Amino acid sequence: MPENEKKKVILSGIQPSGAFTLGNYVGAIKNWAKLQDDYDCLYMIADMHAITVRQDPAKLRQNTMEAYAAIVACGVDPENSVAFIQSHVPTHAQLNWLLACSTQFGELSRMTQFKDKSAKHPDDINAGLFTYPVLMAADILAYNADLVPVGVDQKQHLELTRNVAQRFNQRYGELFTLPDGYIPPKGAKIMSLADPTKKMSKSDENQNGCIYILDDKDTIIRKFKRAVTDSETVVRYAEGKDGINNLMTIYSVVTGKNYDEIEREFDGKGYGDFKTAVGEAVSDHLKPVKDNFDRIISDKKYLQECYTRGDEAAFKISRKIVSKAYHKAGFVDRT
Ligand code: ATP
Ligand code: LTN
Repeated sequence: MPENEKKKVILSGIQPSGAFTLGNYVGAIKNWAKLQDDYDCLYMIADMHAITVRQDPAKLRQNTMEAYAAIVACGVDPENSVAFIQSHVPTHAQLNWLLACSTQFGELSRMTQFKDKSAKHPDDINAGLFTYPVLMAADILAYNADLVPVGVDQKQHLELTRNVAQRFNQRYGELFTLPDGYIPPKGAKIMSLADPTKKMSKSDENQNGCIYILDDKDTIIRKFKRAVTDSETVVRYAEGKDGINNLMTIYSVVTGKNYDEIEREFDGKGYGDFKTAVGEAVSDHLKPVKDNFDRIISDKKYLQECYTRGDEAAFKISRKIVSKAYHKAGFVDRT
């Protein structure tokens, strides 16, 4: 890219709602690190989103620090990207309100994540859970992000963000960039090992279905050995073979091999050998992440310095855009 050309802006976030899974890593964070040199990147820990389901406050604080350490361990470089904590940057909540007034009840009612999560937590269908996508739109639009690297489950929220941005622009005049998703071609939806028709999710109660990026080698191999597959014995990518397809996708992402190569490698071998190979490859791939995490999490001072720098940088950028939005909406400028 020519030196004087402005880089495109990337923003993404992850909720500190528990330990990160292989799905979070493959679908999102792995790509965050990869994009840092070619784009102006902002990455945040979405703690405000996390409280849309009930959290224990002390645990949330701990999870937030661990989540921050984990994204750094996965390769997000706080010197190169703006890595921050959502609740530390007040512009997100400020823009949230403005956008909420440009979002329709009907469109929020159609969000599948809202339907899923309200079915899962019927005793706490709070307004925050309902308006969750508006805050996500604010996260993105406050920086006029061009691209948003996420897993496929976030596609609907991105579509809503574009609609809200467009509506605001039409009502008040051009301000917001309409963002595009950056969804990886492979691994955008890693499935649970225990039920390969269901997304691997960090808030899943079934721990066996989830590989956590900080799991030790034995645990990873044990979980892969137990992975639900099918009654065939041939390792091949095909419709109806959800379990094997999922394992092949995971193996492909961590080794760089394509499906044909994998089929050839395991020609004449059974599922047992394949599962062990996937487990080994995943644990080898995650070993440096785990080592980095153990080092970073014990250095609180370093972590605080990093997020403070990120918080300040994020505020500086978003303050300008959010002030313009307030002005356009008719609020009197602060003196
Ligand atoms: P929760 O269970 O609390 O809803 P989650 O595991 O679904 O959490 P999020 O914090 O909602 O994770 O998502 C963080 C990022 O990881 C998003 O970009 C999301 O699309 C991606 N992601 C989550 N699960 C997967 C998955 N199974 N495969 C690929 N990407 C995923
Ligand atoms: N909703 C996202 C997390 C998230 C996010 C964002 C992702 C919150 N704000 C802004 C991209 C951009 C999720 O993964 N569940």
